[in-house]
Amino acid sequence: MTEPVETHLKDYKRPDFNVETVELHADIFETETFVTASLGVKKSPEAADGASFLLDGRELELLSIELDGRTLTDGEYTLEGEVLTLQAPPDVFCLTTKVKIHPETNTSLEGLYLADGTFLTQCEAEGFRRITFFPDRPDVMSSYRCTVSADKEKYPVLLANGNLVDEGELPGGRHFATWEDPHKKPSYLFAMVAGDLACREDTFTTASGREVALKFHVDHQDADKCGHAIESLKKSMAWDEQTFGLEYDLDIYMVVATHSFNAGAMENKGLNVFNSKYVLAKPETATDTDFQGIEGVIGHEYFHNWTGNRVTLCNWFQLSLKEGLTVFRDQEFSSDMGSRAVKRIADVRGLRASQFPEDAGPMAHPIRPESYIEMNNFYTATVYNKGAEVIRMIHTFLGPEGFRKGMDLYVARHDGSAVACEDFVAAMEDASGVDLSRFRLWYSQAGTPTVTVTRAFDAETSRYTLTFTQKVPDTPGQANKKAMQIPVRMGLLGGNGAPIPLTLEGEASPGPLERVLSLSSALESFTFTGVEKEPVPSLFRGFSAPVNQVTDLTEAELIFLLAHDQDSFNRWDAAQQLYANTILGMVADLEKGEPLALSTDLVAAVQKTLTHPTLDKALIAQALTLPSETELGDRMAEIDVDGIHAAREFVADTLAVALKEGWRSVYEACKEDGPYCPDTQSMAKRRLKGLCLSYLSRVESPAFVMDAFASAANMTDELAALTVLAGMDAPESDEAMDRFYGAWKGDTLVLDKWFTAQSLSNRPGTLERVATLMDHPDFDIKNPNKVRALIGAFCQANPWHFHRLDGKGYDLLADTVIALNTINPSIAARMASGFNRWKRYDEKRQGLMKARLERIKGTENLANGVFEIVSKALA
Ligand code: 0A1
Ligand code: ZN
Repeated sequence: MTEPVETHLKDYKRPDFNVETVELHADIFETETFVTASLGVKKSPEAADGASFLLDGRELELLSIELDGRTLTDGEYTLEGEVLTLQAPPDVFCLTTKVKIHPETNTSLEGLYLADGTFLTQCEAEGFRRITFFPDRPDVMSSYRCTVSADKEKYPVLLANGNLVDEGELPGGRHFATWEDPHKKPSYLFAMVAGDLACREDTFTTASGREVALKFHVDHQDADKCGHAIESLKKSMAWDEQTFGLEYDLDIYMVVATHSFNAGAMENKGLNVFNSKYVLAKPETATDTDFQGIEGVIGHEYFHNWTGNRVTLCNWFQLSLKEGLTVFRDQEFSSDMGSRAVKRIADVRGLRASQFPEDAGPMAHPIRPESYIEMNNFYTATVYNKGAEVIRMIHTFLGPEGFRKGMDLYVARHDGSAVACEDFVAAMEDASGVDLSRFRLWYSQAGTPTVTVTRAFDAETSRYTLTFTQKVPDTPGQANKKAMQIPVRMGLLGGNGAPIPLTLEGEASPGPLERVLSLSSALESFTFTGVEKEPVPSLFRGFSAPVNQVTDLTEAELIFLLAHDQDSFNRWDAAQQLYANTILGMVADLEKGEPLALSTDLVAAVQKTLTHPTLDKALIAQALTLPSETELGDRMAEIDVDGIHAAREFVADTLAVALKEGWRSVYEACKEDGPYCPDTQSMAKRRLKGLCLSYLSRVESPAFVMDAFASAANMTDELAALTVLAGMDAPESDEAMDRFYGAWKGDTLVLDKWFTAQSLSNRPGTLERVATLMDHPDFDIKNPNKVRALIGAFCQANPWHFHRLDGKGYDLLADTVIALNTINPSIAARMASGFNRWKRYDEKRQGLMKARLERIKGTENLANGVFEIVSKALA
């Protein structure tokens, strides 16, 4: 086998030839599809004399090739591996190729594929080369005209990007539609669809008074589940106008939903393709989390129209330019639509659960990676979520107005072109006058910095000093890193919890009650004057930087912050630190054979929070949710799977018993009558009710939970009860599973929840049940949602069962990766990263995981993406 090649940022060069126009004909038949592409090509003025024109092509059968109407003979072009080369073509020419492809057998879900009776495309990052020969790179931007033809009865709906300009009948019961996109775009934003789909329509009138047709194409049986997605789209369109002055630029916006999709959704120009999970919802079938997810992802894809499509990327190393920025935009949108603090907590939970471990593992990379073997492996939490944190820090340093000016300048300067992360930072700097030179290190240095804080109080001079030490850890290929520029949003709390004015030495008093300190060297101190009594510091408010904060705050101080901090996020974070310190302390006690006991102060603090008269119920629920076993493991040098499980269960059981009355009365108080409503307050109630139920299940009979399950009036309540029941070792558990399956067996998205509930269970025999479910008629390894729901959930979120000492959990994952290697390499690689943290475990488990990694690495015809993950893990 030839070693896969790595692509490096340092080798990037602008293209020698640009494709100005693309005229595409896709003729779809049951057992083959013909694609004819006519490319209007122009040589770049900077290209050297005799430069070659390179086109990418993967799994294409070349049927003919013509240059300016003349058929090329063998010697006039070469086709080696996946590259078609024209040596020294003219400065301006038209190249026409005809190829045959097989979407009907394409299980990779990239390029053109057939799923559940619909043909559709996925071109990001490098899928267009599976449709036709093309310089498949984002800095080649072209005008597209696309004609799709297919059988009229089986595929009445024919779509592509832009506006419909022609349609008609063809012989043999076929028909065609021609679409023209007035905006130039890179090939990764191309899309076409042929299927038998229902269409739900609405309109949006833009700020300047243009009417945009909104068209959602879904399976006929799902036509009643589009309302929330359509409303979310309208809200997104209005929000981008109000917040950033950005208006939609076509007269039509189409969304197509499919059950078979590798990711969440795709922002193809004017024709988004969505994983049905992020479109379809009604109260009986979707949870509050689903409703919120839909709003966020619909927003995300819509916001890409400006940050990604109008201003695009010059190469894939710049992916965070569009993704970090667009995630930041969708986070802000969701915050404005709902509760800002709750959204922030959810995002930080996600970052700590998936990005922090990535940054500490074998795949650690900067938000702008320097090399890749398989680009699909770099659609990561680092590029997306840490990328969004980097944008958020710029927002913090510049303030909302400075940031808005920066956005305006960025769009004005770069509209219609393919640019780099550096262009974004430069626009922010130029518009605001804020120097971001040291800040740029966030783009090039990987690893989560650790910031250690010490404090000193001098009662005599009324001075209070905070000292920050930062360390950016070594990561693969990067050692001895420089200190970063880190914003610390902070406040100081006085004895009664009131904020103390923050007057830095040399400043006029009184200073503000909250401020942002900027760290930029390895060691830095800040002294506040006029501090009469030793305060409690509240640091990194709202998680102002993606760092690990290390403080010596005592249990009493954390309880004080939980009760009094003006910053809701930090109240929650104080609770998380309390729980983590407590549980990890118990893990050490267990090791020493000491008995476990929960501090009465902590129990009292939990009680106070639970019954707080004014605190937002969603915040209460978040503050009373213990960190997951995975998160706790991350805080240990060597992860003690069993110790963490035992200690966490002990804390949960103790809180359940000690506060039984409290859980019960809050549970009752959160019950609602009336129809389901996905508004912020009702969601908060349901969240808290679900949490109470999970604590109550530890002290009440299974029948009590079964009752809750049976009386649920919406999917949020139903799934909360089902998930709790799934973990109970009682006959009610199986009964609930059977009833749920019986009720929902026709709804594939709801069945995903059924699979996940079982795979997350703490019951004995969970692994065996997961293995059995893989043979269930409703499980389909070709469907990524199913793989994620059953196997992904088990391996990522059920560490106690996955890391079983007999290695059977590891076998299940390795077998799945090997099976997926040929079916869907991109999902195979994603699943393979489930072993990435193997070096963090005890010797026995390390040995077991290493053996599975080696087994995968030795698999014949290993896909490049899987090779990249496992070879980096083993390095
Ligand atoms: N750009 C999309 C994400 C996406 C990436 C790759 C895909 O297929 C391999 C699909 C979607 C987004 O950020 O929403
Ligand atoms: Zn995106």
